[in-house]
Amino acid sequence: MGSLQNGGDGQHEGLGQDFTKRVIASMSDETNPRLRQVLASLIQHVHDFAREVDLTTDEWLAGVQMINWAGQMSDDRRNEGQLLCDVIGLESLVDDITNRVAVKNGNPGTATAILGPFWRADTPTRDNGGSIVLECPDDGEVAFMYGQVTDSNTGEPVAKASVDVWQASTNGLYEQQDADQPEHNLRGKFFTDDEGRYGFYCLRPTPYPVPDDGPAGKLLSLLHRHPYRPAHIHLIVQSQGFKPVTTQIFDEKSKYLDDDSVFAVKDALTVSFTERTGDAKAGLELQYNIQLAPL
Ligand code: MBD
Ligand code: FE
Repeated sequence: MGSLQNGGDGQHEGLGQDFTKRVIASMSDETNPRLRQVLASLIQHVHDFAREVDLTTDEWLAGVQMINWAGQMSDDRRNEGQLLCDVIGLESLVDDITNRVAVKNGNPGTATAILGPFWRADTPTRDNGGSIVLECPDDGEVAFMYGQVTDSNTGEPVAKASVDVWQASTNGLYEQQDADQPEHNLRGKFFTDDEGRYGFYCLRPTPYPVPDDGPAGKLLSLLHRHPYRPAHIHLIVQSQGFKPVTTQIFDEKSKYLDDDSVFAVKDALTVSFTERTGDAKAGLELQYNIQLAPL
């Protein structure tokens, strides 16, 4: 009992379900119950996966090296572990699982989408009506994005809700990836007024590739997949007493809506930019209203 040895008869029956049960049972009763539940299931599925594909030592080591490479590449500007999860759809799946209870209960508010690796905790607050375009690229099209934040149950406006936004520049880079952009370019946090209204100048977003010079890019190329994402703007909208909404909106005219490399597009999150007249600062506008579900 407890030995990994096979019998001396030359037969190899393999490490089957008894072995997996023994590994799972090695956890102490004092382990946090949720951690135990998650780890027991993870071990079960990882063992079954290895048996199902007859995983070899070389193949397992290649996977381990991929994970190590992801860790070595990551810092506060780059999250390759998250990106690896994104390109196999895991962040989108977890986002869906996290929010599906609210969706089932009715009046879920604005649909969610994944956070992705480029949000920053220290985004500066800007004046309502201001701009996140600190430096406009030559090929950038400025748009005024505005709307109202309301309670998904009552329709009442939500005053002082925070609207945290970030987007990539037309060269496909977020400011923390790009030494040529000013700090906090194309990101900012706004607060709604007494009528729940917010507004700011931004760029019409453009499609771009996720970073593809690391393990996530390597995996994409091994799978003969492209790294592109459709044009999008990220948002986190929150206010006390409401469920925070992390989401992305997608330009309905963008390429790659049907084959986002990180599987985040939802029909409910596609938007249309329209012509804006009488504003010297922007030739385009986008009205986008947001519904928050009360807690
Ligand atoms: C991105 O810009 C992004 O939004 C996500 C989800 C993943 C990689 C790059
Ligand atoms: Fe993004």
